[in-house]
Amino acid sequence: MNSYIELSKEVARAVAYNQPIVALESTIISHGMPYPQNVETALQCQQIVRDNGAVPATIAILNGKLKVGLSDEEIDFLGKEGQKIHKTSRRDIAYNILHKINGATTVSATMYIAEQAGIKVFATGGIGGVHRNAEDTMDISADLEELANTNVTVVSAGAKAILDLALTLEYLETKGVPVIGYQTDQLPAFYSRESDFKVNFNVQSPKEIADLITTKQFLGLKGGMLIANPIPKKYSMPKELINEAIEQALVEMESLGIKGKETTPYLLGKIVELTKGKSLAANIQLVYNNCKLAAQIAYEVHQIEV
Ligand code: PSU
Ligand code: MN
Repeated sequence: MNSYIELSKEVARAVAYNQPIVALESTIISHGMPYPQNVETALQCQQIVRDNGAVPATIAILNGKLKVGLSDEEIDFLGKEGQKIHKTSRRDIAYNILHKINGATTVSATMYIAEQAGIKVFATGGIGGVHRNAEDTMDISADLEELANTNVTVVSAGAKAILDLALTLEYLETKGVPVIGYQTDQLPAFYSRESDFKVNFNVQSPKEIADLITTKQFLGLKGGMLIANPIPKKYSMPKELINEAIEQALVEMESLGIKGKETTPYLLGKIVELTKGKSLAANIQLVYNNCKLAAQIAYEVHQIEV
């Protein structure tokens, strides 16, 4: 294994006994949600993974190591420090390791580290994608390129609704990344279950997804898959409410001149404010729902492999 990797005891045991493992990211902790909900959510995510037959491996960069599996204290640290922790995507990994800069890993960096540790399934909230107005800004998340190249299946509630979903789907198509709806034909839009766009395939069970993962692997097809798992109905937000908040947040962002990697954290935070916390409650629930499905998929992949 990559010598920069440091496994927690729980993850080391899972590797030694060949148990199913689910990777979890840490940008969502430090940059995606406010304290203390970020820490509560991260701990609960780990519990949901355990309750569904897999071992959680929350990933971050700490003290010059690629950490796979974090202690509760480390999760609390990432949550409390929040935006002070470096938001780390693929490009930042080497620099942060060299200079021992603590990093909260995005989907792209987490996928890379998960693959290095031999982990095949990863749960997040929503992936980054092609931002609205990308034709001017060229703001396209590194998450998409990572999905093109790294062999990890990412369970998300679609792409975040703050993005341009049509262009995000086009980009994924160009890169050969399958977009799989879990029991849906529609691409979910993060806070709500539906969008105007279709997924590539509609699959019915964790077993079917596991079969797809192993078939893709046997075929030698490089890259990840995106599992689009709609937020449970009772937690989903009315489209008008969320769209209004997104539009307003985008206008305010523009007037403040916020750009680049600050974009996503700013928008998510502003939308929480504008919806008086409703979007945060939805975000937490969609993440839980993804952790559950990811654990079920990891369990089924493991059943095929043993
Ligand atoms: N899912 C969430 N909240 C988040 C993220 C995902 O529910 O904050 C994070 C992921 O780490 C993802 C990042 O990689 O947002 C996207 O950032 P950017 O748009 O700058 O690539
Ligand atoms: Mn970006």
